Amino acid sequence: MSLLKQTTYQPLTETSATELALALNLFSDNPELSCKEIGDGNLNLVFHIVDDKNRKGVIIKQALPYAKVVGESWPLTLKRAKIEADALLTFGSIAPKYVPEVYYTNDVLAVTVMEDLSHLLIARKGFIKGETYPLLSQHLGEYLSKTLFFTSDYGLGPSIKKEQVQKFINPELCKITEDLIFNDPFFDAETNEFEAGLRTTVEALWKDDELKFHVNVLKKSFLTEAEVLLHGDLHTGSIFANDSETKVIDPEFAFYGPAGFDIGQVFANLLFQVIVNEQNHVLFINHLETVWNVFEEQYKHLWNTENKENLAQTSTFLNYILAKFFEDALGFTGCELIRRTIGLAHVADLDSIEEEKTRLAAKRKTLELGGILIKQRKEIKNLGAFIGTVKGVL
Ligand code: SR1
Ligand code: MG
Repeated sequence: MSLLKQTTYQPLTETSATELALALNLFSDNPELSCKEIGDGNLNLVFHIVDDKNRKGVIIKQALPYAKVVGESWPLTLKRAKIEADALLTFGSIAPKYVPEVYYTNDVLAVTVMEDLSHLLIARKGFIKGETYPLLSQHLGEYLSKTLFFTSDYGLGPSIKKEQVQKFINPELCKITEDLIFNDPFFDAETNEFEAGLRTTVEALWKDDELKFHVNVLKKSFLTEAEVLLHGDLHTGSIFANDSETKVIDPEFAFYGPAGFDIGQVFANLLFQVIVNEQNHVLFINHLETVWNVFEEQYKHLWNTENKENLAQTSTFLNYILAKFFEDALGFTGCELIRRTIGLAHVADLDSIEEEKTRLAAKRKTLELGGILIKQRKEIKNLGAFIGTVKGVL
C-alpha cells in the first residue's frame, strides 16, 4: 500500500522515506534520489533526500514513539508531529523569512516534509566551529517580536487567540520541560547528569531554598500564563544559520506560555558562548544586546500599529509588558543555564571543552550566573544591568 494511504504508524527507513518523497511528486521527472538519516537531536528521525540529478533536496522529519535520547523506555506521544507542523505553519505565516517551508504533513505517520536547509548549519555547531553569524541576533530579535506579538491577545484578539490556545495544548511535551527545566536539576533526580568535580557546587544549589522558591515562581508562570504561542525549545540547536540567513526549526514543544520563555532560551544559549568563548565574548554579548534591542524596537512598532486591543494602547502599559517579558526572560535564562549544565540533555558548547579544569570552570560559571539571574531578575531592570551581571561572573 502507498505510504500516503497508510492507516497505522510505522517508522520510516531510508528506503521508505525515499518512496514517500517519490509518491509526493516533490521532484521533477526521473529524479535520482539518495537518502540519509541525519537526525542528531534527542527525539526524532530526520531524513535528507536529495535528487542528485537536479541538486534539489527535501527533509522528512518523523516523530518516534519514544525519546531517542533515552530509548524505548521513555514513551512519547506521536501527536507532537502535528503540533510541530501546525506551529511551523503558524510561525511561517507570521515570519516566513525565518521558518522552513512545509510541503506535506501526515498525522498517521507523524511526518512533516519540509524545505531542505542543508546549505545552512545548526548555529550551535557553527558557533563551536568559530562562525560568528553577524545577522543571527537581528534575525532572532525580529522573529521573536513577530511571533510573540502576532500570536498574543494583542495581535490576534482574545477570541481567535483562545482558539489557538486550544489548538496548541501540548501536555506531554510541556511535562518534559516542567520536569527537565523546572524540577529535576534542583534535587537529586535520576535524570541529572553531571561530573564528579561539580558535586559540591550542585549540592549547594540543591540546598538553596531561595533559589528553589524562585524556580517555583517561574514554573508557575510556565504552567499558567498563556500569553503567546511559544516555540518552546528555542536553543541554538533549533536554529539553522549562515552569514545571511536564519531559520528556526523544531517547534514540537510549541504551546501557549509566557513570552519570556523563548527569549530566555535564546539568551541562555548565547550566554554559553559568552562564557566558553573568552576570546570572542564581546561578539556574543553584542549578539545578546541586539536580540533584545531589535525585539524591543519591533515589538513596540507592532504594538502601536497592529494592536487589536484599543484600551491597551498606552505607552505605560506597553512598558509594563516589556519589563515583564524582560524579567521573566532573565529567570528562564537562569533555568536553562542550570539545566543544560547538570540536567538531562547537555549542550556541546560546554561538554566539548576538552580540558577538565577549563570545562569545570565554565560549568561553575553557568551555574553561578543561572542562580543570580533567577534570584535577582527583579533587580536587573535593563539590558545594561543584565550585561553587567554577566560580566561579573566571567
Ligand atoms: C527528552 S528530550 C530532552 C530535551 O531535548 C529537547 O530538545 C528539549 O530541549 C528537551 O528538554
Ligand atoms: Mg528539538
